[in-house]
Amino acid sequence: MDKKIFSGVQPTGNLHLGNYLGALKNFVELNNDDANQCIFCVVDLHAITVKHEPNELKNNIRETVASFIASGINPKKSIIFNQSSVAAHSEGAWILSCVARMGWLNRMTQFKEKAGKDKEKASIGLYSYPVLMAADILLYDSTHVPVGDDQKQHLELCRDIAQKFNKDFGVNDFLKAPEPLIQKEFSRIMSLKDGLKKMSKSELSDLSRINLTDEKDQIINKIKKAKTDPLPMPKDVQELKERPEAQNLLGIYSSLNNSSLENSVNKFSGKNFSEFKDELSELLVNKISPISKEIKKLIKEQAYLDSILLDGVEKANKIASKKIKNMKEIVGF
Ligand code: AQP
Repeated sequence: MDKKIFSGVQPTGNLHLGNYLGALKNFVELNNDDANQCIFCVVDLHAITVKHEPNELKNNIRETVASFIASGINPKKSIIFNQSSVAAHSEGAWILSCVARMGWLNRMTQFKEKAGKDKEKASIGLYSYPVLMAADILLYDSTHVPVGDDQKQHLELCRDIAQKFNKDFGVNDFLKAPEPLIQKEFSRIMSLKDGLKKMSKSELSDLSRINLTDEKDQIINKIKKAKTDPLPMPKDVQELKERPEAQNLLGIYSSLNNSSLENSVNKFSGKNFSEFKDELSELLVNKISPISKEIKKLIKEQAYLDSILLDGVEKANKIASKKIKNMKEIVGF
């Protein structure tokens, strides 16, 4: 059977290396396989769950599309669209929020991390975000969802919601429970400043991440300043368990190089960090610079980016409006 691939990325500013290695790189491989039908969504409804700058949102949406294409996604072989332009996402989210249980959402760790200590002041949208994500996926009968490791729990919730909807309304297999596609290795890239925190767009310090639009000098500087420990490079993979920063940097190196962690550890075993960092910077510059150049070129081609979205919205709407119509009938509207 063909795989129906669906995944979303929030237009919340510069995409970073974590988004690239955890999601986009995987999107490109899936998109290159003609047996797959791919839908890549710019999830702008998700982007307003936290404080945002309305004047910047439109440009961020375009920049996300530019980043998709610059990373290697072929817009002719996939549907690329923004979520808020297809009304079925909001309608589906409401129906599914009447199916999902509070207890299920209370367990979501991403809400706890993002809301921080002041949960009372977090938006209701941030809390119910995983239900909207379930609607996104289920409207397209998606079979596989490529995401970074941080989204695993939300996908399990999506499966639970689909199964409960089918059971509550006696519609066996109407909503299809999707499979997550999470890479076995390097699926969670950590901050360059703290090996225990994930690399994130919303982290205040720009030194914590490599942005896909970073220039060569910025990349070299960020890697130079990346946190390490005082020991020399590890001798074996076992040692990495106690050394999160070394593990993260070696993971980034391996993922970019398509090599195993073990090979990378062996290559740099016993050397000092500065030698390794030089090679890592070079690899990053070679990989990121062409993407960065292409994003900057595409971002100026506003009409082209808008035409991709317009085309994608039309195609996505055709699929999603049928599904939501059936869903409404099932619940009795
Ligand atoms: N650090 C990461 N390592 C691996 N994968 C990651 N992803 C995000 N961060 C990492 C994956 O990128 C895809 C798009 O993510 P998103 O932008 O929709 O949302 P996010 O997970 O909330 O990303 P950020 O950077 O942490 O954004 P902010 O700071 O705005 O909340 C997803 O597949 C995600 O798994």
